[in-house]
Amino acid sequence: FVGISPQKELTNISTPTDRPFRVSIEGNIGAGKSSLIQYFSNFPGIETYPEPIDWWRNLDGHNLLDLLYSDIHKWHNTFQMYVQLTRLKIQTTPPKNSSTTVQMFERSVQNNRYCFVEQAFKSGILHGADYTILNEWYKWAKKNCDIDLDLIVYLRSTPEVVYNRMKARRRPEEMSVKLEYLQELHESHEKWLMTDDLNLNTVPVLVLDADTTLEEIVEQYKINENKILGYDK
Ligand code: DGT
Repeated sequence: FVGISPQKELTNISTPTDRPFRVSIEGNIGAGKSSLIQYFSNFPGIETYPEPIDWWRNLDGHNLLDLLYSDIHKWHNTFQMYVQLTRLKIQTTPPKNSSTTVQMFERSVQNNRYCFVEQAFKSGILHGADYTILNEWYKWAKKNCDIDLDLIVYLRSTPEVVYNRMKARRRPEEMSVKLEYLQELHESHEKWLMTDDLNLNTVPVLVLDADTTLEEIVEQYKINENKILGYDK
């Protein structure tokens, strides 16, 4: 399936008047989120916010990403707490220029809550107490900060395809990540974005096929450019 998630009609997109259009790029590890962000980064009026992976790799000398994968049961909650803070900081950043019309984020606070936290709890990695605390933080943030999104672009992929990409790029911290982990993450993205299950997501979703080559997906960016940037509603 490629196109618009049937549950979340793009016609439901509303135009914010007091802030830029906010779009979040979502998908599994290795789906190609950074490439999409990079592609749009030079467009006028668009501010892009790549994932702050360097912050996670060096927090006062601690490589949290490495700790996470070295013992996921021990470190998941620590990692998740910090990721949540960094995403919140980024998603509440005011635009740098008054001429900015679009803010584009690589993943979101919502992704944190409905993919990684949900999956970790479901698979027994995260204790019920930690899950509840993370959820309380999320609910507080949603109520007290403006973290609303106007569109989600879902780079939908097959776990085996992104697993091979992840292995090929050889990011040292990810060498121990198993296919099973990506399969679970895929399922949590599907549940969050492609079903009406519990109404987890209310933001319109544009689905792109991320199993394709870089050249082919660039064609999909071009075809969907106006939708991605909120110009075509
Ligand atoms: P791309 O451009 O689609 O290839 O994206 P990646 O793989 O560079 O970026 P991404 O967002 O999948 O994450 C980079 C690493 O950080 C990856 O090992 C997964 C991990 N990560 C990101 N966000 C979270 C999170 O909220 N929780 C956990 N446990 N891991 C996360």
